[in-house]
Amino acid sequence: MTKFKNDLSVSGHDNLVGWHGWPFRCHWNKQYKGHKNGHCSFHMDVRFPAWHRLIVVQLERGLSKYMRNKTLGIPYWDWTESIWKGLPPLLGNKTIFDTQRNITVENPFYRSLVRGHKPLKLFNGEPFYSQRRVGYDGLRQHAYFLRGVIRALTSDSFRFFDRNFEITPHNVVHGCLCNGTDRCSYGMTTVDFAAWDPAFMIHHSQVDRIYTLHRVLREELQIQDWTKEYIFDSYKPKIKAAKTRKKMMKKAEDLLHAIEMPLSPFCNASMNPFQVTLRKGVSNVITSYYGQELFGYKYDSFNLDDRDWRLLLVDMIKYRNRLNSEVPGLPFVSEMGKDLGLISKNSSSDWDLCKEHSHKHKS
Ligand SMILES: [Cu+2]
Repeated sequence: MTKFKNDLSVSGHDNLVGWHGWPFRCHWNKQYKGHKNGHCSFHMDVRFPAWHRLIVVQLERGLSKYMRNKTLGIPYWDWTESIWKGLPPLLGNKTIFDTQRNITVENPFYRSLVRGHKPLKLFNGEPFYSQRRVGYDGLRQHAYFLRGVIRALTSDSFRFFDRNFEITPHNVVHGCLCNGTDRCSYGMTTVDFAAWDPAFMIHHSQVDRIYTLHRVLREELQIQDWTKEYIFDSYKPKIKAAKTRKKMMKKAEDLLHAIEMPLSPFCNASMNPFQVTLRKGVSNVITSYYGQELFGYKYDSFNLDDRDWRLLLVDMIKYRNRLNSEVPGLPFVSEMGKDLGLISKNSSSDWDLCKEHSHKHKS
């Protein structure tokens, strides 16, 4: 990891993490909502899971150049697991013991030097590192994370899955790494700097594992439908909510474009040094869904908090047999455990969890 972080080539760390939020790296994206500064990644958007799958694959390729065992990939941090009392040691420890050299060194997963940014007064003109302000109490709400994952995964609507899973747990975990705004302007809660925190790749590896589980569950039940229509239909209520017919047409057109467009910078030969994501046709929302087949990686397990993922199949069957089953977010008790309480549409907003806890500490 340290070698990868010191690699300043196009396949090195700084170039790749910059793809997430660095301004003007994808200046053609300026036409899309929320992309005035021309950054590459997509959030609160149908392209969110696909774009972030591609960046994890990309980072893994960059990192694997320096790994002796090429069969290993980026580890995932299952934040639904109650064994973590906050951050896993891999992310939380400032230093690690290097068994090869017999010395204690800085843990490369603790923070990253943000090179190439103009010196800031805040740091007395010194180079600066990615920042954290960990909301430990928030990160210990394992059942809350698990409820969010179950709620999203069991829904038949792709839109419901996409939005819910992005807000809780995905956004909440970002929020808990930068709890409150104080001393955390260059960390996980900013699009520009999030990927500089090494927690980003470990977190997104887990996010991608859940996205993969979305497919595995549906294949298992033989209800897998990954057509344009499947995605499009789930967004229909949003499209119909447009005030005029013209606006409705525009929304539908934009959505189809978002589903089909090759995602950059992966599709851009002048920016992407890796064939695996550059290959024609692999970088859009539809095709990249088959991540395992296309990019050659595999997860060791889909269990969540050490609970058998197959129990979700029972949840899904039960849900589909209910009255009004087409409505996502109806309350139910999951087979994964009664201790989780009722799984339902969560009304609390994404960042509340960590903010609430930080206020508690101050008082
Ligand atoms: Cu993220």
